[in-house]
Amino acid sequence: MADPPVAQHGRTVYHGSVSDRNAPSIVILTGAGISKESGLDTFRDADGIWSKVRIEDVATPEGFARDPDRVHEFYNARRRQLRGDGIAPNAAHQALPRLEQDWPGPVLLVTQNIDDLHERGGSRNVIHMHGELQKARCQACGAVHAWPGDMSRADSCPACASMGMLRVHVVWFGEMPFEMDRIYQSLSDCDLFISVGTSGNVYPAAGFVQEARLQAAAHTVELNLEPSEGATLFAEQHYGPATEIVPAYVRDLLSGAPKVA
Ligand code: BJW
Repeated sequence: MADPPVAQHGRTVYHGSVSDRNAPSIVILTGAGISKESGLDTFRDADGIWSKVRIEDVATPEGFARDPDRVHEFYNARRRQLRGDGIAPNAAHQALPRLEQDWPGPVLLVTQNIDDLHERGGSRNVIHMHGELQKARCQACGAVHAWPGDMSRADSCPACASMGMLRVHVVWFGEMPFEMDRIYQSLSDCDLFISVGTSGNVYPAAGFVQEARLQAAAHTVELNLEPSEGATLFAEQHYGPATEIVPAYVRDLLSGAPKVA
């Protein structure tokens, strides 16, 4: 076990994975901006995914009902890209597990991203509130399966054998994001809420900063390339590429520099 937190120059410095039930708890929300420098497109930037395809066609249950082949192909292409040689976790993904490991209190990472770069970067306590690209869900029996390859209407469910009932395990507009009870519980208990690489356009995630402020009186921090829709709701802001500002912020936090609550 590592050394306990020690006071240094009037600040508390945390070393190693000491667990302290009374230590401040942290909730981190991430969005597409954290994966941008790994080579994955964001949604709403000028060159983003929504500049190339219509939301109604590929990210709604109605779009899937109208043209399942089109939607399967959209996600197959993104799945192939994610598994390609060039895509790997970047310095921002890699900084967050250091916090999970070395911060003495609970650290929950809630991501809107459907890629697996947080897990590949070493994070363990992760909620994918908008689902996971490399999983399939059966609309007949509800079973969820690891699905690293292409998906089509010719596939059948490994659990119930229904054919043509599989869909990608992601959350489209109008659908309920996953694990909301656990997320709201953590937000209402947290001391520090950190938002990374998200535009703050999509609810309920866009409302988490208010939840943390009003329910938990948490300190709130935005780390983004530029001010998001809700930038003024945050008590502290740092702007720049995630690969620079996230490792720097984590380093400062673990050395006791920033405010917590
Ligand atoms: C960098 C960077 C770098 C770039 N470094 N940063 C009217 C009012 C309010 C709400 C609604 C409304 N009408 C409908 C709704 C609800 C709707 C909604 O929010 N609509 C809005 C558009 C208005 N929401 C829903 O339907 C959700 N469900 C729901 O609400 O259920 C009911 C409910 C009620 C109460 C409680 C709980 C639930 C479901 C939303 C599903 C979103 N799905 C998608 C697709 C997932 C699958 C896929 O990937 O294909 O999720 S849409 C897309 O947007 C994706 C993302 O997760 C999500 C958020 O995007 P994100 O991550 O913020 O990306 P960008 O591109 O927007 O921003 C990137 C940011 O990074 C930018 O700021 C850049 O500057 C920055 N950046 N490079 C650091 N290098």
